[in-house]
Amino acid sequence: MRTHLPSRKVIAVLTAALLATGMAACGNSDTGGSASGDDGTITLGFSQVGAESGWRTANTTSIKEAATGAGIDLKFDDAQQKQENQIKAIRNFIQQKVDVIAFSPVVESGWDTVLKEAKDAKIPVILTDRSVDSADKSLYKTFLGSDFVKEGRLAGEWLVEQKKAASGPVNIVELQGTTGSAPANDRKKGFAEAIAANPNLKIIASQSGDFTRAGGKQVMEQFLKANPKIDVLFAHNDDMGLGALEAITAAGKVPGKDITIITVDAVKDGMQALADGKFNFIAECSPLLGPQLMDLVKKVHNGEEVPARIETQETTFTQEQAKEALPNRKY
Ligand code: GYE
Repeated sequence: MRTHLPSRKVIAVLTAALLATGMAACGNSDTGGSASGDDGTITLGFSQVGAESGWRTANTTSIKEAATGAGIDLKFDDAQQKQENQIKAIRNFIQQKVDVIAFSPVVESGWDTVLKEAKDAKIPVILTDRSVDSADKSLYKTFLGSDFVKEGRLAGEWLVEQKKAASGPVNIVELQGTTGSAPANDRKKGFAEAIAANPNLKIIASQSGDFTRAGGKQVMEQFLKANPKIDVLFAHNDDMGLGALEAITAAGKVPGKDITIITVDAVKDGMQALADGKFNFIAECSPLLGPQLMDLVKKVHNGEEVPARIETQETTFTQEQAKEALPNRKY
């Protein structure tokens, strides 16, 4: 026997369905609303390192734009280069029951406890830009970012080639990134490994400038005071190299000539210095991680498998190549 719904019931069901859709639409526009609402919008909690460099600014812009483009509700926190702030932000995200947490860990160590808390709350975590040294790989779904060891190695290999005819010692000073951060540890390692190919190449001083211009300037001033003969500067990012330029010029030396300068990143200001002959070589590190990150956020939210490691594609720049690339450089 066929059953028919009484027409009043049909109307009631339809009305309820329409109301639900309407409410979902309202929820959509409510960006500050409760996380993991049932309207299907994914809420992403993102803890950024800070705003220490041109690279970081470009990275933040890329993430914010990509979230908007992907229709992802982004809760963004700036940790001002402090691990304790990042841990606090992650705990807040857990409390707010966001769907996915992503962060760029300022340093490599000390994350296990908070990552375990996220795991217990069943919130997937994505590492972006920088990684952690946790032995338990199940604490995060994937790591999206550059190969920092390779960047250091490319910088070192270029120098080995430039100085292959050197008959005496070549004195190198190194401006390290934030102490304990993955890019500082890894770029230092890759560079040291590469220059070992030429025993004339010697690092005579190495200190952190915290990835900032002010830090780069200040530490370079100390280097110049303490060391009468500096032939090469390897700075772990453009910003520290740009800060160092001021110190070098103030000391009466010509950057790019008296002192060969190698940096990492290739942000616009760095590329300009390279094109102007003040820098000599840059190993690129791309900050444009936003679109790939949003793809991963959707996938892990849907429970799809993602590769444990996703590496960013990068290149290197000489002065001539910088001149060519500069007009189209977006960041
Ligand atoms: O090279 C530097 C920034 O983690 C790759 O952080 C990033 C580094 C980048 O401050 O400029």
